[in-house]
Amino acid sequence: MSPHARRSGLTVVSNRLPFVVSKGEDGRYTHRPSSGGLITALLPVLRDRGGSWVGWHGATENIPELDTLLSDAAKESGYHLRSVDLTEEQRRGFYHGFSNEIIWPLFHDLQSLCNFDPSYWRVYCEVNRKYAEVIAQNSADSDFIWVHDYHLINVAGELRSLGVKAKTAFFLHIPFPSLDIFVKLPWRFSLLHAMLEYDVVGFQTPRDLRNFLQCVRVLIEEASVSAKGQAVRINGREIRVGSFPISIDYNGFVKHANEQEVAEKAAQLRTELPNRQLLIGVDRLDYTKGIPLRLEAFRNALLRYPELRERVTLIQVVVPSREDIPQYHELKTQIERLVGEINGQFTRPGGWVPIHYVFRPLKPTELLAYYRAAEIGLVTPLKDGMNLVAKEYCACSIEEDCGLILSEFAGAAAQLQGGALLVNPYDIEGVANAIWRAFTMHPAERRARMRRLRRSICDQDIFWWVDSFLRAAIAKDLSAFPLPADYTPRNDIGFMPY
Ligand code: GDG
Repeated sequence: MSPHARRSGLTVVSNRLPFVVSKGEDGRYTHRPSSGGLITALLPVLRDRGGSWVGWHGATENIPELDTLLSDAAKESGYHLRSVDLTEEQRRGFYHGFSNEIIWPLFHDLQSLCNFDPSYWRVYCEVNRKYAEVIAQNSADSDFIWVHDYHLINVAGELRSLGVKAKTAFFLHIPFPSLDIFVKLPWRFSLLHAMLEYDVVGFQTPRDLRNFLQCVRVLIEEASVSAKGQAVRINGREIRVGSFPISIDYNGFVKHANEQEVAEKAAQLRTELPNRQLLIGVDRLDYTKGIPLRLEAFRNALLRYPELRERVTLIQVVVPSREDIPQYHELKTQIERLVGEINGQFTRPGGWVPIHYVFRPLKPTELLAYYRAAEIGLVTPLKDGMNLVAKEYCACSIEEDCGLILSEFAGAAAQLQGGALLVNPYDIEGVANAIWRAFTMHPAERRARMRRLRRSICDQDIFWWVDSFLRAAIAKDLSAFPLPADYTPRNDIGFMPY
């Protein structure tokens, strides 16, 4: 490298910083890094490039020692942490409001659940501007700024108006809806134009990319889409677009699932729930995850296939989430009513209970033990950007004698259709039939399917995902953003065809 060349840094931007601040029993605040595949995968790049992460610190009360906690966390993580301060009102309008009462339901095709409150948009713009200001103060023009998810769509436009010249990329973790749905959004033109302020825009699946390009073609007259659908041209600029299915740290999951503590917990579960097959569902409390319909399908299976009674147990884990949004609270009540009804209908006194319902976050070891113990993974979202639970379940199924039932509306279906039993989550009898099919499947077929699933997740893991996104984003100008010397690509696929 020539002596004057400054190595370009990577700035990752997300709604939250990748660590959690909490108050201990002694009243003192501590911090711990959040876990998750994305953080693990970005770590080597961030460390090597001397990058930074910009996001909200997550503290809702005033913490006097916040700056010290942040700088301690930064020292431990090996990259800079730049925090964005948000007032309670901004959190409400930006996070709960525009992000989670408008974009989240709309982009999951549930427009009837949207609350199109005009004040939310104003706060969304104001907060995106705040993020941009923090990024602008902490980045150089040669940096690469990678913004994550639907909370921060306006950031690139705001950066541009602040005079920032750095290259920007955006990845949408949730689905992008079809034109018919997207046009319902009162701010459809502003939001679409805001996405075109980035230099690179990535989606989870070819379906999302197709929907986005269709919206651009129809709604933005001055834009043109390249013949192969890999770029959009507007006002003399070119925006590269592609689909990149996010994944998990496959080897990390396999390693952890093999640990003795997980094995013991899984064995204990099997002893406590003997002579049956276990079905596992793990979801955040969210109406997109299709939990009530899944419970109805399970009930339908028990009614139509009496041989399943006493021979299966559904473990449904629901992780509390966004409970201060009214629909989430109602959903919890609905799930609990259904669990009560189904258990009331089928439980044998002193014996079998069809559904074990867990409403709390699980420790990683507990979660992996559930994955490892269950013979059938039941993942039936109404719509999902990807769904990592499906991939984690397969990774942890190290005995391979098990099956995955997967919604065709989860992004993961595009990749996992060869091994999973695909279902329409709205088709209660269809899902019930799939439960029966998975229950009665010959062990050789189960193994063959699970092996195929695991191989595909292993080949395209989270490291492959980061690698293919960054390589595609910087392909034209590799010298400006060289990847770490030890960062070997697993696959040179770049943009996936659509
Ligand atoms: C969004 C998109 C896309 C769940 N319960 C516990 C726990 N989890 C972890 C899982 C998994 C994660 O949460 C959930 O990820 P999903 O992908 O299933 O769903 P979203 O939260 O909706 O994520 C989605 C994703 O972004 C990534 O792009 O796939 O489509 O909606 O990793 O393991 N973790 C622990 N205890 C729990 O009880 N420790």
